[in-house]
Amino acid sequence: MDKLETMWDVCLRKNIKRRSFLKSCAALTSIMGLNMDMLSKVVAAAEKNPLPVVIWLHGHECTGCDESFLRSATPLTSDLVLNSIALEYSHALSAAAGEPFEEHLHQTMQQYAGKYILAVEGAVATAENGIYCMTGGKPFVSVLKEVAKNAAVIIEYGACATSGGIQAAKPNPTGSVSVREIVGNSKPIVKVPGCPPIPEVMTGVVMHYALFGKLPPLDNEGRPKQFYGNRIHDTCYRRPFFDTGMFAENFDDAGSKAGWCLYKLGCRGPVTYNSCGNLRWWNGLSYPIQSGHGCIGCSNDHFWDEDPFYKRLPEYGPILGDVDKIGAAAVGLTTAGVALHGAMSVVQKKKRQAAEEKSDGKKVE
Ligand code: FSX
Ligand code: SF4
Ligand code: F3S
Repeated sequence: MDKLETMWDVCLRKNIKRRSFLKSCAALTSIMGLNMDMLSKVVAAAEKNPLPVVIWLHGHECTGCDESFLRSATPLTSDLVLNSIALEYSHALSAAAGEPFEEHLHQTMQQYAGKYILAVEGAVATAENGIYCMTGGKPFVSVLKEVAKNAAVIIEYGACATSGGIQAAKPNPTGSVSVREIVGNSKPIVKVPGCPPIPEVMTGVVMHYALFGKLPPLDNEGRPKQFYGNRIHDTCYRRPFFDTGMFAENFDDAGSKAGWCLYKLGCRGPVTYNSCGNLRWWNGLSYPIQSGHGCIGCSNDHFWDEDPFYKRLPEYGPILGDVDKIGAAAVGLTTAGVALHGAMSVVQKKKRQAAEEKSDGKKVE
């Protein structure tokens, strides 16, 4: 592609009606986690701002992130994005392969130097000069450094890219690390964790940059606030059971079958930030907790080393005593548990806000 087009240019070229264009803008506004009063700004950006080129690299990973992205909800957000952005290079989504494909990568990097979005899935293997993950005949670590050099912005997609993922689990024989550990903070960089991340979150982040030319507001860990601002526990539909002390004790007990809280079965919802409870997968069909399994904290750094997954969270030490005793009938204790839990939530939130305020100066918005 020689000239970068706006989203509206793409619609004109493809004979897509204005009405459909506006519907796509409304869908994008919601996918980007923005209020509908931002719709006019999204439409203006979609009409005026040329959409950037995207280079999408795959390192040490299982391709679950791509699978997630392609299975986004209705309207098919991945289609919307793939029809809008110029995805010039992607191992999983391109039909081309071999030397001409690698040559195309180099041409794209030269032609759009300083302007392209670099999206990365997968960890970076560093042991023995990176030979455990090769791409186009070269260690992935050197390809990543080369492509990152002239990127406008870098998106780390998935647990592998954000903290090394399962490859970096102890004893980490391949020396796998996150993308950030290789490219540093020399470029604006955004962390989109999850194993895999939620498709709407993936599309929301890339489209925010594509339309507005800047990253969405980030938290102190570099994650987009609109998607990682709440704990899984804060939006969990099983939360009333937690608050009233109704816990499943085993995966096949009556409490489990009745959909009670999975806290005692190791649920990491109280210490994990993501939008799973709101957005879910497959057009809001389900997510781990709805399928009867506790959250394993797949959006937390190095969660694979949290062993075993089914051990109750140690972080809630002060209320464990109450959790063991309270039940639906133990109203007094339940109230105490809820009050303490509420107080702990407030303390946690305050700590987080303070950390964010402290890091405000370093943020890329
Ligand atoms: Fe990692 Fe992505 Fe987990 Fe898999 O590509 S985030 S192992 S779901 O797929 O990198
Ligand atoms: Fe939901 Fe887990 Fe919190 Fe229970 S502990 S309310 S299952 S997030
Ligand atoms: Fe992952 Fe927990 Fe969501 S396991 S998918 S962060 S509910």
